[in-house]
Formats: sequence, structure tokens, C-alpha cells
Amino acid sequence: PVTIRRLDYQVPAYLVDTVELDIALDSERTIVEAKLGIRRNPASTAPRMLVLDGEALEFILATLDGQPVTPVIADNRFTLADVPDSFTLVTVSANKPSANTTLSGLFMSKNGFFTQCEAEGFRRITYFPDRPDVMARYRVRLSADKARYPVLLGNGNLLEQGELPGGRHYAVWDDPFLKPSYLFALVAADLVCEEQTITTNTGRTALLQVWVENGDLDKTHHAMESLINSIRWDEQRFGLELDLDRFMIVAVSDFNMGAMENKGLNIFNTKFVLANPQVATDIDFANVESVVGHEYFHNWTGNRVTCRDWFQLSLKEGLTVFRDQEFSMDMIAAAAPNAAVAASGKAVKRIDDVRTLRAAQFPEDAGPMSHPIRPDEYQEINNFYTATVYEKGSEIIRMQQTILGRDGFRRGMDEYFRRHDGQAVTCDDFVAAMEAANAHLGETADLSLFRRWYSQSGTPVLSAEREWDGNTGRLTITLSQHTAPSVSQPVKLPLHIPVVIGLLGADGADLPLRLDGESGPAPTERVLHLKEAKQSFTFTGLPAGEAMPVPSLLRGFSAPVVLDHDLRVEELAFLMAHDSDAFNRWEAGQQLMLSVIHARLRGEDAGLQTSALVEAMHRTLEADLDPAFVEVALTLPDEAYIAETLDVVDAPAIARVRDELKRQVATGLEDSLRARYTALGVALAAAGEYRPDPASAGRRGLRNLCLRYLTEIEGDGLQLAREQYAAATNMTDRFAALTALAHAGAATAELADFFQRYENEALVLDKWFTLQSTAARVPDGSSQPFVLHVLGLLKHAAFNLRNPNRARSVILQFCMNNPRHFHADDGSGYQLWAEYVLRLDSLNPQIAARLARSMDRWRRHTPERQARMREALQRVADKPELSPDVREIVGKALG
Ligand code: BAL
Ligand code: ZN
Repeated sequence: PVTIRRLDYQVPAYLVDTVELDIALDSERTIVEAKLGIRRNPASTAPRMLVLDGEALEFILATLDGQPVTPVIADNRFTLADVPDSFTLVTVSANKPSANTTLSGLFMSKNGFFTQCEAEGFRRITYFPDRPDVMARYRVRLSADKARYPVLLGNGNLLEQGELPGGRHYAVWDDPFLKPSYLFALVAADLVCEEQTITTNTGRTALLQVWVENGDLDKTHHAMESLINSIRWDEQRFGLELDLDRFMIVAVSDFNMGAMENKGLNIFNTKFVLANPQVATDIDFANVESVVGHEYFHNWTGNRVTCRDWFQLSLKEGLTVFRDQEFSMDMIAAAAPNAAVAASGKAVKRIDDVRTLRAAQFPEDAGPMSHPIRPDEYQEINNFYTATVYEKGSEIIRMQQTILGRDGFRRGMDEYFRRHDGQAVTCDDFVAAMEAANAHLGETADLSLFRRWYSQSGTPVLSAEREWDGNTGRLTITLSQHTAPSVSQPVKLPLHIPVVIGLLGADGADLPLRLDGESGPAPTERVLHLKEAKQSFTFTGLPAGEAMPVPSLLRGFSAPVVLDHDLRVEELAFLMAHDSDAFNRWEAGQQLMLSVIHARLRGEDAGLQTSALVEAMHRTLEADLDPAFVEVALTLPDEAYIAETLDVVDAPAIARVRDELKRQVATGLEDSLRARYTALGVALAAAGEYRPDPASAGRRGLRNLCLRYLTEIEGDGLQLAREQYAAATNMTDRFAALTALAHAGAATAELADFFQRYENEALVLDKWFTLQSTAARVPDGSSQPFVLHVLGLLKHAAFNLRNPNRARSVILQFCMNNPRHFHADDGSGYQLWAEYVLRLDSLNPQIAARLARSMDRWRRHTPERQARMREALQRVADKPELSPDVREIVGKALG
């Protein structure tokens, strides 16, 4: 395998100023004529040789300034020696979209032609320097059969369209902005759209369109609304305006990613566009809003300012995830009736994001694919669209906002666009703009040490120790940090960690925080800047003669670290009840739950701790709190997160202990759970028609959690679930009831009914497959080995390995999100994994590589399982013709 290294970066030898494409679409042989205006890059000292990328292309001809030339075509490269300083190159090539199962480049989905060019798909469309720092102006003429592909879409503005002989038609699209090739897109399909015009904050008019298959127009409204909200939010929060006359979203059902931010022509997986109350859950509605926002926000953070090279991917992805997270929070707050509900709603969103980070990114950062948010090397860039680059990347942006303040961060963003609009830049350029815009803040704006977050991988462990002098009211908190060495970075250095802290007095209220030597007014929350391996902070003027104040550390999860606290069980319960920071109230509960789970895994009875926990959960359920918060507060830590907190993972044992605790909670809270279930049902019915707003989604979420607990124990839980399933008027409630029944192994009839009802709704069928692949039991609760049930799903007439959503809904969901059965003692889960990695690899290497990653943490399992997992990994690694994608993943896992 070839390793590409960040430090080997060279500027492009040739630049492309203009691109004119003429694309004659045909499923069997699409002909692409490309006319490129090329010039020598004055900054390059490379030999005078033009090298273009080209993959899976049939070369037809090339001319240079009108004269035929004969390039050398080998190893996915097109090479022409001795080219002049400035010239026009025309190439004609062909490709076969119907045979393109990789879904990278130009491919076919059921109703037409679509493209995916990030990261390196454009080279499968035409010969080109396919790297993000070559930015050009594009004009594109598309032609296709009119009856089959009546809609022809491209980036930018529609200049012209018309008829052609032979039942064909054409359209010419012109993109006024310079863009890298990865943002190129086209669509030629049989589609319909919802459209709306909007006036931007400076009075410009733009046409917004959401394109879908015929029959799906009843599911576009939420995406359109989310797009308009995104446009407004970016104007208000960052002063960024929509810069095009037309902005299109197109939904496609075969797609590797969630969505893609192509300039003016976002292409989306249907999963993140289509939603109405009958087919989408509250979570789906929220995801549509967040992904529509994410892709729209890329228009500035990614498109107007793009990445110099793919090592800088987090420049746009971390920043854009941060922006979409903030957008969702602000939308929740805007819908809240008062400040308290707004704050709680924002905390719930933050909690969801942190749960994702812990379940996906923490394991990644501790495993064979561990990499800094700005990786130093890769074999296949598609493998680096990771939780680290995205979610940890967002945390690194969030910390800059915490350090510089919201206003300071905004100043930095303004400076970033002032300096770099229209350029392809680096992560360092971003941090430099943040520093420059805030230089007046002095040392606060010095991010030189902070930059290590970009270059160092691994999750730091932050430890806190306390020393209380009750006579003088002085509390010293000593923070220390440690990051475990990794293969590529045996020595880890201290990072700049912003630790947001509060101190709770005996009555649970926040105390003033005055550091030793300070005078004047003292805030009740502040940021401690840990910059060394170990640092002490002494707070003075605290109530003398009282018990030690209880520290609330890392409020709002102010840094992506593991907090190794020394809080006692009573202190955790105290924080859970009183902390003014809702995130930390939730976190205290999670830590209590974890300590019970750990004790039980060690074989201890943990009776007292369990009682304390159940009591604390009971108080939370009975308190007058935002239902959305109560839902997350009563949810036990995910199995994946529990596994991350252990040295040796016995996945079925974790599931068993977690189940037992769930049953104990359900038994302890049974009456309250039933009462709350009923009361919430009454409130929701009184509120009338289904709406996916945060308040009603929160009520449904809590009500369905109550149902889930009730189905864990003997009683009327299953009956309630059956009734809810039958009476549901929206997908959230119907699917929640089905989920509760499926996990209880009592869903045979409802699963059959669900299939019949939604047979023609692909996204709902994906849910049906996912639920069965991730369930705790087989549908009828029998003792059939679970893997046989999964094999049955894989053979189901509605299963299709070529469709990424469907493939993910069974095989990836089983391998990644059903640890108790995937890690079955007989190794059958691992055998299935190997077989499907190999099958998928010959169709779609990107999806195969994602599946391959479910073995990342194999070395943490029990010795018997490790042996079986290694065998399965070796079986894949031994296949001679593996894609570079899968080769990199299994190579690193075994390495
Ligand atoms: N740029 C790839 C898809 C996304 O992150 O929006
Ligand atoms: Zn993105």
C-alpha cells in the first residue's frame, strides 16, 4: 500500500483556471469532453510535466492548443511531458455509470445519474488534477435522454436549456465561484421539486429547491424549512449570506455518505431529506435539520474557503460540525417558552453530541485507526472521514470559542473569511486568524500550545484532586493530564485544556470563584486553563467551617477528555440533584450508573450503591424538569461507552449487567414510570396533531423511555406497547412501541404488520431491518442463535447489498451496534463479518471499509474472542485483491 504524508505536500505544478465540460450522459457509455485552461504555477519548481488523475476512464483523444497529443496513461495517471506555460487541453474520455457500484464519480441510482466527487471521485469523470488546491471556474453542458432523465442539474446558475435530436435534451450550467473538483456535481434524473424564493439579508433573491422522486413531495417540507432556518441562522450568527441565485438539494437513495455540499447542488442521502410524521421519527426530523444545516454551512466553511490538501479535512468538517451543533442548539432554544427550558434543551443537545463522541470517537482514538484531527498520513483518504476529524474536530473548534469567548470567536471567523475567501488553506491558517483577530486579549489569544490538539492523537485523561482547608475556606484543586502513548506517537505532550468549573456550597448553590490573589467581583463559573502536566488552582473566600464545596468540573464538557474524578457516591448524587450546569447534572448520574455497572462486572453486589442510584433516578423522574432532560438523565450509558471504560471487554457480560440494572430501575420506579407514561400520553393528546418541535419530541421521548423500562419487567408493559403500536398516529410512537416489543422478544406479529404497512417506504424498511439486527433477542424470543436471524435478514427479498442504506441497516448495524450477539462465543459474528467485508469490497470499498472497522478494538476483548477475531481479520487480509480502503483498515488492525 502507498502511504501519503502530510509533510510531503507540494504546490500543484499546473493550475486550471477554466473548465468547460460537455457530458453526454448514457448509462453504458457516457462521453465527457473536457476543455481545460491550464497554466504553469509560478510557485512550483516541479518538472514541466503535466500529470492528471484519471480512474476507470476509457481514453479517447487529447489535443493541446488544437494539436493532437498522446499522453502516457498508466497507474491512474495521464502524463504529458514538455507542456508550455499556458495552454488549452482538450480530452475526450468515456465511463460506464451503470457498472459503477462504488458510488464514487458518476453513478446510477434507480431514477437517474448522480455524482459523488469528494474526496477523489472527479477523476472517475474526467482527467484532472483532482486535488482541492486546484480551484477553477466551471461551465458544464449536460445532455441526456429527455423522457428518462427530464431534469438536468449542475452547479451554479442555469444559462440555457433546449431540445436535441433523438429525444435528447441539454442544459448549460455556469458556476460563478472558483471551486475545487471535489465540489463538482451533476444530476440527470426523473425528479420533482418543492421550491420557494427567499430574500437574503442584503435584499438578494434566491430560488431554493428540494428535488425528490415522484411520490415523495409529501416529505420535503421539513428539509425546505430547515434550509430556510439555516440560511437565516448563518446570516445572524456569523454574518454569512447565501451567495448564489439558486440553491438546490437533491435526494438520492443510493449514497455512501449522509450528504454532500457540492456548490449550489447539495446531493443528499434520502435519509436526511425525506420526513413526514408517518414515516420519520422525532430523531429523523432532528437529523434532517442538522444535516441540511451542515451542508448549507459548508457553503462558507468548506466551499468559499476550502482545504489545501486532504490532511486539512477537519478545517472544514470539524468547523462545520461545530456550526451545525450550534445551529441545532439555537433552534431548540428559539422554540423554548422560557430561558430555563431553552438552557435545558441546549444541554440535552450537548449531551447527545457528547454521547456520540464517547461511543464513536473515544474508541477510535484508542484503537489502531487513532489519528490526530489533522492526520499525518493515510493510505486511502476515504477512511479518514472519521469521528475524530468530524466530532473531535468540532470539539477543538468549540474549545477555541470557550477560550476566546463567543465574541472573540466571531471576530476570528470574520478575520478567517477576510483573509481567505476564495482560497484553499490549512488548519494553521484558521488558528492564526483566530489569534490575529483577538490579539488585543493578550495571552488569552495565544493559541500556540493549543495547536497541539491538531497534531496529537489520543484522548487525554484529566485527573482532579482536592485539598480543603475548612478553617480558612481555601480549596486547592490540582489538575493533571496524561495521554497514553500510541504507535505513531510514543511521546505525548501536555495540551491546553480549558476546564470550566463551578463550586457548589452546602445548599447546592454556586459559590463565588476567587482565585488566590484576586480581588473584586468573582464569577460563579470560570475557565481554568490547564497548560502543563500538572497545575494547582486555589480558590479562597469559600465558606469556612463548612463541608468541602463540591466541584463541578468540565461543565458543558468543555474539553474532549476523560475526567478521572475523585467524587464520592454522595457527592455525585448531590451534583445530580443540584448542579446549575445541566450537562454536569446528567454526567453525575452517568458516573453513578457507571460505578454500579463496574462493581457488578467485578462480581460485587453493589446493593447500597444501586439503591442510591435508583432513588436519585426516582427523584429526577418526579421532579418538575424538562422531559427531554429527564429522558437522557434516566438512560443508562451505552454499551460502547461502558466498554471504553474497561481494560478487558466481555461484551455479552456488559449487556447482561446493563439489562439487570435496567430491570432493577424499572422495578424500583414502576409506579412512577406508569404514571408518567399515562400523564405524558394525556398531555400529548391534548396538544393535538403531531409536531416534531423540541417540547413535544421531549415528551414523546420520555414517554417512550418509560414504556421501554416497563417492558423490561413482568407486568402490563408489553400490553401497553401493543396498544401503543396499534393506536400510534406517528412513526415516533409506532416505532418506539415496536422497538420495546422487539427487545423483549415479543414482536413477531407487529414486525409482520410493520413490514406490510411500509413495504414501499425504503427508509422505513431500513428501520425494520436495523431494529431486528440490533435487537437484544430474536423477534419471537426463542433461543434461535441470533446470527441465524441476521442471516435470514440478509437473504430477505427486500435486502440489497448494493444499496448502502440497506447494507448498513443489517450487516453494519449488527456488527457495530449489537455487541452482545456480534461477540457470540462461537465466533459466528466474526465469520459473518469477514464474509460480508469481502463481498462488499468487490462492490463498494467505502462501505466495506466502514464495516471492516467494527473489528478495530479486537485487542480489548477476552483472549478467546481475540483469537477468533484475529482469525477473521487474517481471512480478510489474506485476500489478494483487496481495495486500498479495506487493506488499510485490516492492515492497521493486525499491525
Ligand atoms: N463533505 C462530505 C460530507 C459532509 O461532511 O458534509
Ligand atoms: Zn461536512
